[in-house]
Amino acid sequence: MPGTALITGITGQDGTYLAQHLLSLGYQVYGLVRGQNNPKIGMVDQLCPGIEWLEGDLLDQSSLIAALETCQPDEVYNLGAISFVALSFKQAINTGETTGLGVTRILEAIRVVNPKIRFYQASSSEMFGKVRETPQNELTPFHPRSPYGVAKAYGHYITVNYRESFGMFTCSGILFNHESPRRGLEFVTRKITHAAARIKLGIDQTIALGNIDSKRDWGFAGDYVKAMHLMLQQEAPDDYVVATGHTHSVREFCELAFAHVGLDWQDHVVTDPRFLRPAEVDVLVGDATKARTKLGWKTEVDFGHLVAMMVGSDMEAQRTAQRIGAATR
Ligand code: NAP
Ligand code: G4F
Repeated sequence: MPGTALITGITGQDGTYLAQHLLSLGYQVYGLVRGQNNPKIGMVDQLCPGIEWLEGDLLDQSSLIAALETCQPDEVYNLGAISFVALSFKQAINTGETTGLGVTRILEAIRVVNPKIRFYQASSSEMFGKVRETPQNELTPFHPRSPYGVAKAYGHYITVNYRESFGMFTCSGILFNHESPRRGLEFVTRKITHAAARIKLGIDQTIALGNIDSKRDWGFAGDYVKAMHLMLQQEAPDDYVVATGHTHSVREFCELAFAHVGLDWQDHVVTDPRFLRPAEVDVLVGDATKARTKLGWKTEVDFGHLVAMMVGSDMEAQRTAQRIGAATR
């Protein structure tokens, strides 16, 4: 029987896909939003009609307690974070406070308000960092390579700790990279598909990237949010890797995205050391056997279709922007 869910990070990529999924299952969905007059509220309202809004911030303990007291949720999905790895090198303390300690704040709020609330923590394959084995599974040791990865490792362990210490239903989903047309422009996949569309339409000529040799296990966000929900429907809380099991380089992503609009990526991609990181995660590939067998989870969108979906969406958005620009000139 669907109940009430609270989502932190509702204005991010995963927040809207998860809210849509939960609403389609009949949940009452609350979104926690920070700041005054967050400009993304309108976008979320359009994508997810029926959402109810609560103010709160992972940096502010009492706002989290108040939010839980107001909505009395059965499930909390903690997606809120500073999630951009490159930024975490420049704002390491802010990242530790939000992405790391923010998890403890929301867990403490749950423990105080109602310890029976089921909790999902958005953990990350970035925790594997300098990988100790390939592919990575739930038992692979962590070796994070960024302040973001370190903060996520803390968030993972505190989630496990509240389960073991207080008997709370807390799950950590170790999700590998997942993308979509709603991905922020700062992340490499969307940066590439957005640029490919603009170059195809003659708006831009080139795109500057950092390390194009790194490899990621890229899936579709719409598939991954279903795993989050499934984790909270099990008899017992646990941790799960969610991944496709296939890895591709940034170079391959460029090749496919530009080919999709009939261009050769080598004519347009330039490298710029400004986009290199102080420490890099070279290659990630996940083993999601446990999620497949225990949760019955599966991927529905493969790499080729994901790239095509993202490029197609960016082409449409850029064409619309051109039409509106021409009409208002
Ligand atoms: P995203 O698009 O960057 O969204 C991040 C969200 O966190 C935004 O809604 C942002 O709200 C919110 N946020 C930031 N600081 C906050 C604070 N102090 N208090 C409350 N909310 C705050 O991230 P995403 O791609 O949807 O990812 C969702 C979660 O999964 C993140 O925790 C991310 O680290 C994790 N993850 C993502 C991936 C992936 O490949 N996408 C993989 C593994 C794990 P504002 O609108 O206010 O900025
Ligand atoms: O798209 P990215 O910024 O994603 P990254 O660092 O893998 O992190 C994402 O996935 C994690 C899961 O492992 C999440 F936890 C995290 O929140 C986030 O969603 O970069 C991917 C790769 C990196 O190796 C980066 O160095 O692309 C390389 N890259 C090369 N040029 C670039 C660029 N990345 C970005 N963002 N911008 C570039 O110009």
